[in-house]
Order: sequence, then C-alpha cells, then structure tokens
Amino acid sequence: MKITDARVFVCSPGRNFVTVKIYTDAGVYGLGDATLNGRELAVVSYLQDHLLACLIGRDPFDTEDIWQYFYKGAYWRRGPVTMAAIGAIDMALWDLKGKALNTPVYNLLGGKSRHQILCYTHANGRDVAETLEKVAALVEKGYQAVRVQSGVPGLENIYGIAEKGRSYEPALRGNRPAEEVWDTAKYLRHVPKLMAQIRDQFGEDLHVLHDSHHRLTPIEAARLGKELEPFHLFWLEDPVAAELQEGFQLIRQHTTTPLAVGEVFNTIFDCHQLITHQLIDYLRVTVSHGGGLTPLKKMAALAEVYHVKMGCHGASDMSPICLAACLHLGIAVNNFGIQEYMGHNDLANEIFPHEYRFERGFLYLTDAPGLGIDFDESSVSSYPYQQAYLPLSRLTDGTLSNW
Ligand code: CS2
Ligand code: MG
Repeated sequence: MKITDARVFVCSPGRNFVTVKIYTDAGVYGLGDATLNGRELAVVSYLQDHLLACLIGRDPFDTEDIWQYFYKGAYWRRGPVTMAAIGAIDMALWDLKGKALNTPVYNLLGGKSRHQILCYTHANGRDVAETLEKVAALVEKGYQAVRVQSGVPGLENIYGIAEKGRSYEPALRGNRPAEEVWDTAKYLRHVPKLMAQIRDQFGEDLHVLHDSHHRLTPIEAARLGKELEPFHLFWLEDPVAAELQEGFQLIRQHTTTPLAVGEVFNTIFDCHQLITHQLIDYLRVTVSHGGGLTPLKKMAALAEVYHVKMGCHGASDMSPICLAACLHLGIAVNNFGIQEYMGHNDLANEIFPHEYRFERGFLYLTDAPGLGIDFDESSVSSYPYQQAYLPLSRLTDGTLSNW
C-alpha cells in the first residue's frame, strides 16, 4: 500500500477544527486532528507547506519511521505547532492501519484492558449556586466524575466560566485576544469554600476535579492542595505553569492532593522529570498536541513505571478525531486514569460521525476498524475558518499573567 495524497481541511462548526486526510492506492484513507486552539492556521501551513508532500509514495504502515522522519528529520524539533502537525499525520496513519487490517486501533495498542472508559466533564458556574446546579444536572445524567469551576467573588470573568445558557468555548472570535483580570488571593480564598459546599451536597462518592489552569506559584499551589485535602479531590490540574518541572517538588512536599499536568506539553521532554520523580499523578498530554499515538504510547509506558496514570486532555477544542484516538489509547493501556469529555455540538458531531458513545459516566468504543470516525469534507465550504483567540490574563495592576 502506498500514500497517494494528503490534504488538510479547516472547518468551523461553531469553532475551528483542522483535519488531515491521507489517501492510499488501496482506496483506504486515514484521518487526524491537527487543531491547535487559536493558532490553527500555523499548523495548516506547517502541514501544507512543509510536511504533506513528503508523505507521497510512503508505506502508511511505517508509522515509527514516518514519525521519526518528521520529528528528528525537521532539525527544529518540538513545540505545539510542529507536534500538532506531526500528531495529525500519525493519528491518520494509525487510523489507516486499523482500517487496512479491518481492526480497531486499540487492537494494535494491546487490545482492550477494560470494557468501559471512565470520563469526566465540566461544571462551570458563575457563582457557587449555579455551579451546584450544573453538578446536580451532570450527576443526574450519570457522570461519576465532574470538573468543578466557578466564578470568583470580586472577579468579573475568569477562565472556564461560560455565559449563562452557553457551553464553554475559551477561544473568542476576533482579531486579537480578549483580556481577563485575575486575582490569586481572591481565588485561593474561594476554592476551598466551593469544594466544601460540593462535598456537603454531593457527598464523597462523586469524583471531583479542579483546574487551576497554570495560575499559581508553587507555594500557592501547595497551600491550595493542602486546604483541599479534606475534600479528597480526584485531581488538582495545572496548579502552576509547568515549564519549571522541579517546581512541583515544592508542591509535593506539602500536599497529598493528586496532581494532573500536561495538556500544554507536546513531547516527553516536557514531562519526563515530572514522571520519573513522581511529581504528578496523572499525565494530561493528548494525542493531537502530543505528536500522535506513536509517542503517546511511549509516554504511557514510562508513566506506568512510576505509578502515573493517563488522563488525556479532551476539551471541545480538539476535534472528535482526537477524542476517538484518546479513547483507543485509554481502553488499551493498563495505567488509564480518566478521560476528559466535554463533547461537541450537534453540528460538529454531524461533520465527524463517530462510533464512540457516552452512557452513564463512561465512554464506549465499538469494534469499528481504525479510529471509528469519519469527516464530511463538504463542511469546509459551509463552515469556513473564523479567526479566534484564546484570552490573555492580567492581574489587577495590569501585570500580564498566565491565562
Ligand atoms: C482546559 C481546557 O479542559 C481543560 O482542562 O484546560 O479547556 C483549555 O483551557 C483549552 O483546551 C484551551 O484551548
Ligand atoms: Mg486544563
């Protein structure tokens, strides 16, 4: 089998998605997600102008060599744009391989280690009362795990909180980023009160997760982790910006609250110290941004040695193709923790028809070959790209801080 063509498509059913499609002389094609929220066109160019032509004539089964060709062969390695481009190609090749062998990708990753995949979704309220309502509605739907975020008294609009009646989408349309105001002291005073009310209303069985979204210093994160210990969180996510991996030692010294990090990582080199020094409990690297299934299965294997479980990023700003790939990895690896699942709007689900399904807190795969998903190319003309940016954040004195 030989690759005969490779193309990249951008469609925007409510938000932008970038899709790679690789065609072969056997008529089988593979799909990959190359979406990088707020920087989509950079990945499109990296693919269109530098990578896709190099695929023509290659054997699509050669996933390892093709990955190395684009990673080591690039000279300029790593970074979110590069690795999202490589990740989409790699995902498409695994999809192709499964289809050609008429087997689901998970069978190429070790087969099923479980029959269902625990997932969590987001409960975002503008205040505690609205957050409690959102959690109750999700518990009603059967979720066993919920990420809980709420507005902070005294702060107008912060990360993770949707406008009333709207689902949360962080990227805002426009030709420059929106600016949000942040105050750590207010946030640190608020979160323990929020979690106390969550536990009062929902008890101890519900898995509760929280995302600090890179905003604290290590000692602030240590304080928060310690103050949240009575509420037994499933995880505290991205407590600090993780360029400084050794900064997590300071958090670890002070708290047993489990830590989850990695959605902004794109290679093992971003997190190998976090894993080997057991500074985290869950690894959030996702298949698209992490360079594909080829490196993700290696990261999962290293993590397994150090008791770190996989908790792939699965926000709605990655396409259903990436979610499908995360599910094939998640059902296969032994050290699976949980899968983020925000779901997608109806139009996106129509454009990306898929086999995975949600039922009462778990996601399920079928034995459909490949990743079990397709892509409607006509969506490109119907829903063209719309420029959008992730917001940025400033402290009340105007200092630029982590969003
Ligand atoms: C968040 C994401 O889902 C999460 O854990 O950190 O919503 C993140 O803010 C977005 O993916 C950014 O595009
Ligand atoms: Mg996050």
